[in-house]
Amino acid sequence: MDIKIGLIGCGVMGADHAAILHAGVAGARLVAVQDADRARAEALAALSGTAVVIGNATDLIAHTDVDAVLIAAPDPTHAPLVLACLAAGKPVLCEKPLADTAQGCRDVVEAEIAGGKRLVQVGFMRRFDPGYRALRQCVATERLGAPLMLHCIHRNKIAPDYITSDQVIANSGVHEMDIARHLLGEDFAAVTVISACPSRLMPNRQPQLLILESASGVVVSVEITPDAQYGYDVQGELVCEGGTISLAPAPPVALRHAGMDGFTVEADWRQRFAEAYRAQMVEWIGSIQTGHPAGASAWDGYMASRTAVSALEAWRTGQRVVISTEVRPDFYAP
Ligand code: ISE
Repeated sequence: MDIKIGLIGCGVMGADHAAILHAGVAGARLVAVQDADRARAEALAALSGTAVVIGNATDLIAHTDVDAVLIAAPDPTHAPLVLACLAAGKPVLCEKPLADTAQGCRDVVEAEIAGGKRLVQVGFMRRFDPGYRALRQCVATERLGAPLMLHCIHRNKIAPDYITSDQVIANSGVHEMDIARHLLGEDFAAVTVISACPSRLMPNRQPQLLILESASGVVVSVEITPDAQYGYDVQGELVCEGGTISLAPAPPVALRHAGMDGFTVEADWRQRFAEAYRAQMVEWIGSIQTGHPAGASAWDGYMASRTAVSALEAWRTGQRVVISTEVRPDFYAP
């Protein structure tokens, strides 16, 4: 029997998730949508052809026809909505961040443990990207020996207006914090942030350079440039004892045209990580069917949020900030 999905939030990411479900994910069906802007929800419901519009998020979560919930509403609503899903005993895939504060993430972790069942997956979709999976595999099998450094580049074409210098770290950088921790298989122990001068094209925000140090001493450099102009560009190179492994450009073809030789660059993350978003959905549905959790857990969401909070402190103070260790509860053992 199909898992019946209710979607909260019909903006950019909600529409993308709905399109994935509409294109067909075995064992899943979108049955209900909700958005603060009812007209937007109605437009998406009409596109999907299978979903009804529900007036508010609480009713959608409680709806007897909804088996599982997808949250793509604004960030401050994430934690309260996830807590409501936990109270209803329904599996939930929540867009990152899990909460807009570390305490909000902690509350979700505690509620999930109290309920005794893993129900929360956080939408850190990069974990499902084939390139990152190959990097993870390389670390896990020690094919190139132990990792020493990881270099990450995260460039947006032109970030939306609400992305200020702190959001460059908290909104964009948090993806790097999660994927780096996932690739290395360990938590971070310290973070330093150096801000570049703002681009004259976008004087209200600074590109940021983060240096993260893992518990075992692996150094991770993260460049985040919010207004790179030429496109959306995510790069990663892992330097190990016996060689390096990097993400290749995502398009499957190279182009020689008009005096240029190279790869096209995507406009934003929806195209760059299209395969990852689809795999994330497929594996989330699989995890509900089998009861074996997939992707980033609430604990991972909490760890990413703690790292982001420390990075923001490092940015504000100009100091290297030590991140205290926290032992992962057995409940979240892989
Ligand atoms: C955005 O919110 C995302 O989640 C994208 O994946 C990221 O690349 C972008 O920088 C963020 O602003």
